[in-house]
Amino acid sequence: MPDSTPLSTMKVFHLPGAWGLPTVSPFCLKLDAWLRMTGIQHESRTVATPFAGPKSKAPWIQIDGTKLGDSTFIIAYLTERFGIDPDEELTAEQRGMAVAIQRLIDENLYWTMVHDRWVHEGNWRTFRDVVLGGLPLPQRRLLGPIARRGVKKQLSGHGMGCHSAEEVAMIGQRDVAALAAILGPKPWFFGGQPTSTDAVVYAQLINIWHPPLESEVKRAIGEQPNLVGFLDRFKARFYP
Ligand SMILES: N[C@@H](CCC(=O)N[C@@H](CS)C(=O)NCC(=O)O)C(=O)O
Repeated sequence: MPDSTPLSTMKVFHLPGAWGLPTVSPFCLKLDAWLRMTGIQHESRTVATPFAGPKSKAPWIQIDGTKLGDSTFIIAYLTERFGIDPDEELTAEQRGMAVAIQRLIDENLYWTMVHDRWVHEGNWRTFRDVVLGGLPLPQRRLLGPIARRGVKKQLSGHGMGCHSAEEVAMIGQRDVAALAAILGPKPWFFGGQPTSTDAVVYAQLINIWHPPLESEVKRAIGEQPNLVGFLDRFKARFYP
């Protein structure tokens, strides 16, 4: 049953922002965008690292004395608890497509971005001060190389880290082309109204498109006017 208790007590923890983005984590931004879309009340807290989260990943929420991690689980929980669902009008086919798009973003395109931020030497020099920017300088110097080694291990475990930079670019370009084809001339991914899928796509694409980092995937987004228009539209509506 939906609960109408005011949610002044719900705290949302996300990684720091930079370059005008509220957070440089696509998963944190997905949740933030979804919360803006639904208008659910909360307090937003910035944390320097994800380690206090229940899964040692960001974002997480704290509600009724309990911590809940994972952007998708959090969104499912809040949808149920507050009975506010931007996807309620979707058909079964559209719901299937929403899952497929989310998997493309969260499980594949995300890792091309991680590769571009953490492996590319020039990008890393810019990004390390942002991603560890919440820590004092001595800690940042010490933790930078350790964190980078850890993320490279994650990339290898996923498989994206086994590819050359050219291959990663090809993988990301293909995802971007697929998203552009699915969006087509529509204003939002499922037509005339924004849904959770738009928050998922926005959070990931803007994190590739906006930061001043070198990336072939960023170039690929620039070659798709409908995606660039979508990013502008989402920003104007939810981050004016
Ligand atoms: N499936 C999770 C993924 C969250 C995630 O990977 N967050 C990243 C930040 S973008 C993180 O906390 N990484 C830290 C780590 O893996 O050590 C979600 O949807 O929330």
